[in-house]
Amino acid sequence: MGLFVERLKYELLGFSQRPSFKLNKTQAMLAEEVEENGYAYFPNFIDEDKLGSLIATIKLHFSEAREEFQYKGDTRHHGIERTVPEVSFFSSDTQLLDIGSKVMSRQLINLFTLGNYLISGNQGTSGGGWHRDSTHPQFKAMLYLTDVTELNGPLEIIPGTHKFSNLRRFNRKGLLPYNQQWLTEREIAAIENEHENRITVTGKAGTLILFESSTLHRGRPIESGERLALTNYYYPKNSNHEQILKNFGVA
Ligand SMILES: O=C(O)CCC(=O)C(=O)O
Repeated sequence: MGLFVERLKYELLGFSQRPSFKLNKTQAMLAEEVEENGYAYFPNFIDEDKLGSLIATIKLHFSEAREEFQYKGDTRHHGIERTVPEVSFFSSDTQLLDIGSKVMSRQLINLFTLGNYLISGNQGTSGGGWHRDSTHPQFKAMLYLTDVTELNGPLEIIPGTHKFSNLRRFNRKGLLPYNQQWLTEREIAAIENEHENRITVTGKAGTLILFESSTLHRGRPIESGERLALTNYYYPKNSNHEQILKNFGVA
């Protein structure tokens, strides 16, 4: 019950703080899609020359083991923009920030960017199994730097599972307690049965995905090839940034 009240407070605070952002037509459309479905995507976010150079730089960065990398089936560097300046065009993109702030009804900042490199053959998946990042809404922007098909670890997401109305329904039907973050395949199947099926987000290198990461999601296990991606982690401007950075090991 405690979490229900917390979430209710969060929703109400959003209404009372609703900032006004001037979004262009495309931004407004993407924000609306994220609000409605929990995710949206946009192809060709960067041009091919820039992409080629970025891939080469990030692969080189990941080619040597480093203390700040985490290995969880993929190689992850939270805060990659602090050592790879070429990433900062994405980390500091103001249009993405405005879309996120609109979706979350509060001013956000991008606290850090994750670079992650997933290679087949290690039973790897980006981010572990099915989960929601938080029981509270959170905004992320992910950029595929390599082509992502069904085979090389696409994001999978169940539309609408971020909505408070659906969470209340899942809770009432005993499908998802408010405080549960990680879910088994069987629990996901029950939610899909009651609600709707997962979407697999495939896309060419340069595809941008915006998502509200309290929506149920996972990186599908990679079967072949590789997947290189960047993800911005946005938080409300007034949250405890020091603690969050510490949790992610960002110095
Ligand atoms: O990278 C992905 O496809 C999903 C990532 C994810 O689930 C996470 O990091 O929480």
